[in-house]
Amino acid sequence: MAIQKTYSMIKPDGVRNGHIGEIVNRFERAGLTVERMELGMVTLDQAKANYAEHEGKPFYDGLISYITSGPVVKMVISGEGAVAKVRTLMGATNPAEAAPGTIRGDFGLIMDENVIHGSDSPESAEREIGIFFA
Ligand code: RTP
Ligand code: MG
Repeated sequence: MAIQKTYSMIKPDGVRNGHIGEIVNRFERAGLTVERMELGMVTLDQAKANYAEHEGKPFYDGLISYITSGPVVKMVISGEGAVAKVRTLMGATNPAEAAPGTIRGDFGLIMDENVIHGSDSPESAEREIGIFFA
């Protein structure tokens, strides 16, 4: 498996609830490398670009206002098969269905505030890294 880069972001609830260290620790223990990391707000333009695929869906407006509601941790993560590895560590989108031992399973409560984002493909990763680390 080739070395990949992916974009991951600790969402406002993950930062607010104090899970930054634990999440970074899990990435590193899984053999992944944190290449870039920045705490800050997501602008409205960045939020819309990142979630363009969901425009028009019933949850879209809530998603955009939530992701811009407080500081997040923006990260570029690299390693062998990093895209899939991060998604596996994250767990299912709905925390209620995410397995124990996954980040969403352990720290998430509801679908709208599910702790962490990770790119869903190498193509998304390249696009999202460009949005957040231009
Ligand atoms: P993310 O993009 O944030 O990493 O999450 P994901 O790939 O696991 O899920 P995705 O389908 O891309 O959805 C983006 C975010 O929108 C919210 N969502 N709500 N109510 C719903 O049916 C619904 N579906 C998605 C979630 O907060 C999800 O993380
Ligand atoms: Mg997604």
